[in-house]
Amino acid sequence: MSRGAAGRTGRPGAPRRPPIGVLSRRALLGGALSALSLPLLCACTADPARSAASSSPRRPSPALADDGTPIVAAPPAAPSRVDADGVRVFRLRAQAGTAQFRARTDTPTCGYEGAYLGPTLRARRGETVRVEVVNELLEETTLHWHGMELPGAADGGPHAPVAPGGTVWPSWTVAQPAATLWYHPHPHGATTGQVLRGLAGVFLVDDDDAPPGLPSEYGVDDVPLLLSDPRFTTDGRIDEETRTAIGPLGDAVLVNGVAGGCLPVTSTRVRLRVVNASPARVYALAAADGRELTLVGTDGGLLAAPLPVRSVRLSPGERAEVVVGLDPGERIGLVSLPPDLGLLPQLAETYGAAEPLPLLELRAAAELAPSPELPAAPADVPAPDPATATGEQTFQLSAGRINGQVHDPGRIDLRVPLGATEVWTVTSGHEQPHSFHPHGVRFRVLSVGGAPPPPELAGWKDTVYVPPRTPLQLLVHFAQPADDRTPFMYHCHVLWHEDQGMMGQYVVDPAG
Ligand SMILES: [Cu+2]
Repeated sequence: MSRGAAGRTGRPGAPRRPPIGVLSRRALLGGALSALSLPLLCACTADPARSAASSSPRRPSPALADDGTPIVAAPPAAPSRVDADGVRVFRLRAQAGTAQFRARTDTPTCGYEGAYLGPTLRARRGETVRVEVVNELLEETTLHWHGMELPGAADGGPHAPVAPGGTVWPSWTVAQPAATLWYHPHPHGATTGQVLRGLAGVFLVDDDDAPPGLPSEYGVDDVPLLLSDPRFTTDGRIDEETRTAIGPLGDAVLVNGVAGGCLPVTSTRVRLRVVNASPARVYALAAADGRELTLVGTDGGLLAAPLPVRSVRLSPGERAEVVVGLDPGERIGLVSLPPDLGLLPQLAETYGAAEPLPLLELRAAAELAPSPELPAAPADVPAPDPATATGEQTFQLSAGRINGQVHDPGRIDLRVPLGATEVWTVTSGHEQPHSFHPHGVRFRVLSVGGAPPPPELAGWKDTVYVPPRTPLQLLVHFAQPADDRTPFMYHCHVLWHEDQGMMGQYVVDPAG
């Protein structure tokens, strides 16, 4: 019972300058076209000289270990205040800055509250948060809360642009269990470049119901790791022009902005919250020596039970929480193995899936503090019940389109009643990697190619790799509203595909 495309939806009554900001379809398309056709002009906000900000931050060089290896640090924790009304308030300024990824070579970058990447926001389930989002760039941006269940008006998708010099204050109540979420810009047609230049950060949701036992001292035994893979031009700029059919693939992987780094470990277990913030690359996170890692969480929350794994595949936008056990003095390399993309083998090199890539080295101190035993049941994850579904939708990904259509900001593709549960079937019709992400929801994977999902896909998800010609069935519950002015997106999270229009939008209607 497909509701199908609901036809074009105009916004004649929309206020000219609403609080969040809504662009007309013409403006959105104009922005997209200019971003696509004039990348050098539009990408220039990474040039500090052209930043709208009064200051252009410079990233401090990473500290060095005794042997000169750069040390990977956790992103700084974002400061916040709690107002009299109990709302936790953060500020994120999108800024242009400079970083050195190679000795004596300045690279123009972007970041939040700094030159590159952003601080880690943190809030508890049940808390209301408000984020002052300031655009100090010279180009339009948005700020999307990836994986957050929140109303469409706060979601920060392409209908919520922040003009250069502008500020918005998205606010919502955190209404989901503990999870590793992230934030990044989502301007239509220009997401790849902004993320590649460094606009990304982590948002951790805490939950009083989470059992003890997981390493949880931020930056010590609980460390977010953002994976990105920019390619650099000979003069040190981030290369946004060289791309494959899935977009830019870098030649080295940065972990929290550091290539070839090490992470000092001072306890017998360390929890790594790994975020694939790369535009196109799919990783298969593993220990270089083949030892098992323990997967304890995926995109939308903790697992029902710790899961020993040899590797964890992460397509763009996906996250994994893994716990690694170490002995005193031990060094463990973390790598990305060639991921199983389900593609024709001859395409592996094209999509960066042919060679292992070093990520970082875990270096245990000579004496380690004992970590508690992992909880046997990190979270209560009930079995998904497809009988609860009252509707179904199908999504065919191919040739830069979803269901044969390129994204149209003026077209609402789906309408779903608030509170509904549906089975969404997503299929890729061709030999390219795709990663499917619907906004505003978490989902469960019901089946992969007709079979039950592997255990690493059996928890809560908000983004999932879509292998070719292999239908994925997802059980999606719609707990948050989104209207025609700020609908939710669903799209391929291979960012070049998204920018090219492999994206649709849907309304979640409180009126049913
Ligand atoms: Cu795609």
